Amino acid sequence: MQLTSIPSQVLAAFGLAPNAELVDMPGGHINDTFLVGGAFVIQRINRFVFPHPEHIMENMVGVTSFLREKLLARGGNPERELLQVVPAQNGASFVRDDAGDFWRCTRYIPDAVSYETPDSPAMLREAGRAFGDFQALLNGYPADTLHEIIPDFHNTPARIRQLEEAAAADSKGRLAQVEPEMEFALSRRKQAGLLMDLLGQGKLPLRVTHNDTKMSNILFDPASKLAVCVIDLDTVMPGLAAFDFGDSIRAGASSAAEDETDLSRVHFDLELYRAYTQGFLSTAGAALTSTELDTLPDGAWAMTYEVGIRFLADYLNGDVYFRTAHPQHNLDRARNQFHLVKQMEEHREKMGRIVAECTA
Ligand code: GN1
Ligand code: MG
Repeated sequence: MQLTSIPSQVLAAFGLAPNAELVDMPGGHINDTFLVGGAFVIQRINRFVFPHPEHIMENMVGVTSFLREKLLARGGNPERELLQVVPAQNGASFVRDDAGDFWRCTRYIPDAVSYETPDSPAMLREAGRAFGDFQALLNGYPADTLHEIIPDFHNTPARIRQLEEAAAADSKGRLAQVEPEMEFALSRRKQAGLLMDLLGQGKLPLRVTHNDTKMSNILFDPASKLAVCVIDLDTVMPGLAAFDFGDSIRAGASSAAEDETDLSRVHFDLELYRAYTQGFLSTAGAALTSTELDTLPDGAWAMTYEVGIRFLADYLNGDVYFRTAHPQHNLDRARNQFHLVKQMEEHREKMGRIVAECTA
């Protein structure tokens, strides 16, 4: 259920007045987010999705402290370029209310906005530069100190198993409506294991990755359209470079939003793909191995296919994970993502060539 207010005990715990102005900040599918008093962003962390919010906050404090030093060392401005955790009055990084919910506070970054889709290839290039920079700055972060926030988050074969469990349970009696989508999902089982297999064989390195690199998780300066700050650090944990590259392509190189229902308007755009690739490799590229580079397009395919499967499974489970605005919402999203997957399959070779061109 979408919340409409913040308990006064939570505001008090962060030292904020009970009558502070609250503005709802919609957009994310998971947490509830408010702008408070024009200066703070307060979020209720979704406990169904995140059973250990305290682990998120430990990761977030560790990662932002590390990034702060890195930004200062290169003459950057962490006040603007980095999410800053605002501790509660008692020094803790989160507050727990009487209902058991976890709340956190970060500083609001003014004159910076997020966009669902890019207005131009230049903007997506900039998103790529920013997410690549985020990954490059975290090279050398002690990955073994990070909590694994959601186990198997981008383990695509494990996501297929979850879909099969949802289908077997069919708790809402929706399975009969999604036969073509189930068939599509299960027909790609073989390809779906590629990245996990290469990881298991030691052919792809684990890095510290963001894991939720959709375009809307970057704040842009609306005037210059330059990236200001990477946000939503909930899922920063060990992962593959292809996850971060891929999730951005899924969300950014499509001509339409992820819940567009008119599929004739949903195109995988190779120019946008090229722009993101240029940006991402300009910052992250130097650190990547040749196998990582070769499998970036597979990451785009996998992240799109995987989230399609997750939307479909959530539809079967009765919309318990992603926030939905109407009963078909998750199914609409799944169809949209599978439509993109098909187009990526047609363009796989060109996608590889573009990575090679951008590396040369
Ligand atoms: C969720 O919370 P948000 O909107 O940043 C989800 C991502 C999906 C995305 C699809 C923790 O992200 O994995 O790709 O929706 N986050 C989590 O839009 O599951
Ligand atoms: Mg998120």
